[in-house]
Amino acid sequence: MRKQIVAGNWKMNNDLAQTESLITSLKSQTKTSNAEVMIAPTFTNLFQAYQALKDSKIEVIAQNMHFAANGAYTGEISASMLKSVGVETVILGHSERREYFGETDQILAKKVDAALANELRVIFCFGEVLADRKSGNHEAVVESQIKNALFHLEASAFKNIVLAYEPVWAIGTGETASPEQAQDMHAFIRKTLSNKYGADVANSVSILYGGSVKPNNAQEIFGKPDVDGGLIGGAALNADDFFAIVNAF
Ligand code: G2H
Repeated sequence: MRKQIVAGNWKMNNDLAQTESLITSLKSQTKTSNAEVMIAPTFTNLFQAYQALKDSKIEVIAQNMHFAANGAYTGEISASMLKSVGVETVILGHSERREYFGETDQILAKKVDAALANELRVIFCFGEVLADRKSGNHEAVVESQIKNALFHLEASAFKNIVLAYEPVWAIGTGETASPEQAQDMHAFIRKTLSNKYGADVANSVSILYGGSVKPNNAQEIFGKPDVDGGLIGGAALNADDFFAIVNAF
């Protein structure tokens, strides 16, 4: 049985007071689904968020990290720094990191290695842009993103990897991949994993969908057999909406 996960990616939203207030609202929510629940606040609020939630069922995770252990990388954060404030999972390869901060597959492969070496679990994001979808190249693009950043790993590494398919044309746009489009791509991703690592590994890796998941579309998307949860942006900034999505399983 694969893990079901709903992770809220807060992106560059919420200062300390807003973070504390949203966490108070999150703690008052009830959860009936079996999904693991995670939130990813900004770096500056990770420590407070972890302290506030360490006895709850909500895991506090990070949105990014650098691949180096330490050194002259102004403005960056290392895996061990995340670990030191209680973080055990990191999002890597979000399309906003790729687009605005020049993160290539090669950089991401190094980040994945550093995270795993520090015993962090990785939520690895990838997805095609609209032009790839229109030209019918979406599967080839996704396959190359996965191969370039992950296929140097041993099969055993995948117990600490969660995949997140996020079609760039559906991120923050209000446009969502249809449940069928999500299922087709998730099945393709699983087949790609199976071809390289075998069916046991492929069937054990959770694959999340991300891109304008809302309370009114979550149930249909999560109902698809190869969709194991979601990475939620905008709707994670409201506790009622976020838990409506969590409870959509
Ligand atoms: C995709 C998603 C969260 P949103 O980036 O990673 O954001 O739900 O706002 O499209």
